[in-house]
Amino acid sequence: MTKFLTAALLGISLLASPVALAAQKTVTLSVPGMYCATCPITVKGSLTAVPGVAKVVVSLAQKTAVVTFDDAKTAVPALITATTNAGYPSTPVN
Ligand SMILES: [Cu+2]
Repeated sequence: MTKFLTAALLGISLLASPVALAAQKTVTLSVPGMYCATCPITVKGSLTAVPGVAKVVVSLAQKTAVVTFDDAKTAVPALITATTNAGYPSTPVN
């Protein structure tokens, strides 16, 4: 019983720590269509709305969106579709 509880608690702590999730991936998307200060807000919103996306960091200067996502819930093509539907076609950099 004690062993089970320890294992359960360990599992919970792993779930609470995004870095420890094996299914979590990060992709950098090139978003060349961003040209003004509000573009990144639109791009970030479109990506954040995709189920499975955990974190979005958009750079207007670099015209990139760095997306951290759960690859059991979503994938790069869905992220590209999301930005494209928002008016900003993107392509993966890595
Ligand atoms: Cu803009």
